[in-house]
Amino acid sequence: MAKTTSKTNSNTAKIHDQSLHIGKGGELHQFAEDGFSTLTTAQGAPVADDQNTLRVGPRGPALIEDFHFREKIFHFDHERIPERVVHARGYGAHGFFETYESLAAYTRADIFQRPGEKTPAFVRFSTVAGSKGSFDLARDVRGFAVKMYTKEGNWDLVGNNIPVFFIQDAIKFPDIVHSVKPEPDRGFPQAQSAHDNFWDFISLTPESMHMIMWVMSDRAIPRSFRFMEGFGVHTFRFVNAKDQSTFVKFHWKPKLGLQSVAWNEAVKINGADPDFHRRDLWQSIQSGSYPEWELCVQLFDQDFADNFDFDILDPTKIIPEEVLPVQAIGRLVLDRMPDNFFAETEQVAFMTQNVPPGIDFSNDPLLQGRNFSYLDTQLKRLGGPNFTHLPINAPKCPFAHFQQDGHMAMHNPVGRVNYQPNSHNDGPRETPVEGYRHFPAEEQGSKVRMRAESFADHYSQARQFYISQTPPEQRHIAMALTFELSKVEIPVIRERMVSHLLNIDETLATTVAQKLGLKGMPGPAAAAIPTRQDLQPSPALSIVERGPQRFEGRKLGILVTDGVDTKLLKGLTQAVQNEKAVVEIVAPKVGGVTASDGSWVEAHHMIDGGPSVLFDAVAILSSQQAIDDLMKEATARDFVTDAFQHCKFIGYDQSALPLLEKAGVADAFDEGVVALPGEDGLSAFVSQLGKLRVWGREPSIKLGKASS
Ligand code: HDE
Repeated sequence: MAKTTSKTNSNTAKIHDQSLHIGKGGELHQFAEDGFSTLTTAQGAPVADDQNTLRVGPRGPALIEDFHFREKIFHFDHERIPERVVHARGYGAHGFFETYESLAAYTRADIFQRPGEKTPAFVRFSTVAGSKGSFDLARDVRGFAVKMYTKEGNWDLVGNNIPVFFIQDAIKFPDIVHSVKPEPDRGFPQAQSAHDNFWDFISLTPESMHMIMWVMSDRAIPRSFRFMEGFGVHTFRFVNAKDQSTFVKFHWKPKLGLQSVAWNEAVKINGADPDFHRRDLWQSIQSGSYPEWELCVQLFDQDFADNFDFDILDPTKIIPEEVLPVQAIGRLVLDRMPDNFFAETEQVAFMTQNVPPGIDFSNDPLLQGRNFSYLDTQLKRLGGPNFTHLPINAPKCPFAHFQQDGHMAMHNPVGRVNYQPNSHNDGPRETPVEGYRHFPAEEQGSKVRMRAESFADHYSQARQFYISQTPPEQRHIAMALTFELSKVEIPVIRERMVSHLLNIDETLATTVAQKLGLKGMPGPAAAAIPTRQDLQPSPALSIVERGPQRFEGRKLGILVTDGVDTKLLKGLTQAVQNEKAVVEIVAPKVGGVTASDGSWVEAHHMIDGGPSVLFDAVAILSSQQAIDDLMKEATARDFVTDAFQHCKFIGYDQSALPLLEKAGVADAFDEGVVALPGEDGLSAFVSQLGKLRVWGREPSIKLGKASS
């Protein structure tokens, strides 16, 4: 009996990649069946039975001498390493960075010397607050961490998708993070800032107001990692071969433009597909549609820094692109998924202090604190000092040093000499000219715990961000603030926040106060420096102003039924593919439908599993015979109402009209609800989809009464 079971299971093992379990250079054992390698213990002993523990008789106690069982369970028990204390949920991909032109005038960094040079790169995107198993569409900052394996060592640009931060001094980091994480007594809420502790801390921390405007904007609910910007946040230095320094701020700009989702949509995506962002990255890379960003820089000298409105060391401030334009210096392409999520995405160790010669730090107090924190965190998380031996963290250029031993040492020196200087004429030596030289910035001052006066303006750029947004984006900020504060149970916190908003924009403050049902309007918060009214709007801060105007890289969901017009379906699919976008078919049954010419159309989703929130635009192609049944499906009606409510384009053919009526949409038609033209007009329809949303619909959304 036991024998039969064993055989069945060893057959299923065939699907596993056996190479992972075979030691390097190890010979395969000869006794496995044809085509299989031999299952062994980690010590290499062949295993005869992997289905039953060793016991005394078939119904007796287990034996401690069962070394195979003990080793297997021991290893399983230790599979987890501590998740990152922040940015725990992340997803990574490999690619390369390509340099556009030589930047030798500004930096001696080897990566920027030769046009066309390609440098291998690994990127990890993440949310900040949620734990590893949380959902992708939390309202949150996204990490945008890039490791570039340059010929002079790894350069980690550990950035976010928002160019400023909540706090000005690293000593406040544990406080802000504690406040946003689940509250310690109750252990919730997970991956949410909508709770008392977070808003209590924020409302007592005026320096966070600029960042709060960004986090309450649609930037915090991106449609995809592929459609978001990245920022180095701090001011860094480029240093050239003559030891001259130029200040630099780094920006990643997505080739496909910026795009976010609506809040109501985000909430529904989290239920429909909690892995929405990682699936998106996986699918686009696997299908050969490689995401791309340009690396842009803002370069400036001490003179500019001295004359700029704010302190360039203050990480709660930006330099608007309209004041100091960005210039593109290279591109990043992601073209390969990791072979193993744990080995690469989980074990990758980013550190702000990983900089090659030619790139240096400024005195930004947050950056200085980070340079301490990241090394420390890797020791805790990866369990020892040899995490640089892991392939994902090891440099790809030659390296040589005298560090040795410790947990899990993989690169072990050979020979007698493990120190220098030595008289054996052996081992690596310093290279004073080529080696990393820190920029010799002159520093002086008393030892103090003190924030610079030049960091004291907390509202002017918050206001500038707000007034740079289009009306729908401003509306979303007000809605987000209202939602978040509505989850705050202590009224005084809500009031305190409104008093800060009064220093940012009065209309915003009164709108939020009204929507919250505040009894009276508080006075404005005391401001160390009054809000400047003269800062001009910066269109670069708006997602809508920088919208892509094309559907490339997006997804059309087509809801079909039996009898769907074959020509129309094929024509629409082709028009979308011509735009380098993707079509997914949604049908009453996942098996598919029979089209008008009798052909079989396979579906990607059944309606319940493919709600319209998963798509950038939708079309409904039905048939006279099938529409009545479709109208009875609550999920089909939701498909339409949600798409309409989320301001998406909806294409339909005549037979689908009754569904639109039933969903209450038909009496609210606008330019985004489009009766599909004949085949000739389909590419015009698809290029219209490039506008992505009909935000003008939003204020007037009044759905007709949907009945079932
Ligand atoms: Fe981080 N941050 N951080 N951070 N951070 C970490 O390092 C820290 C800050 C950022 O995908 C940790 O490996 C301090 C700003 C990203 O693996 C930790 C301060 C920005 C990632 C840490 C900051 C970031 C991290 C946790 C205040 C944007 C994920 C695990 C001074 C510019 C990297 C780890 C990845 C991760 C510390 C603030 C970005 C604890 C002390 C500002 C993208 O070391």
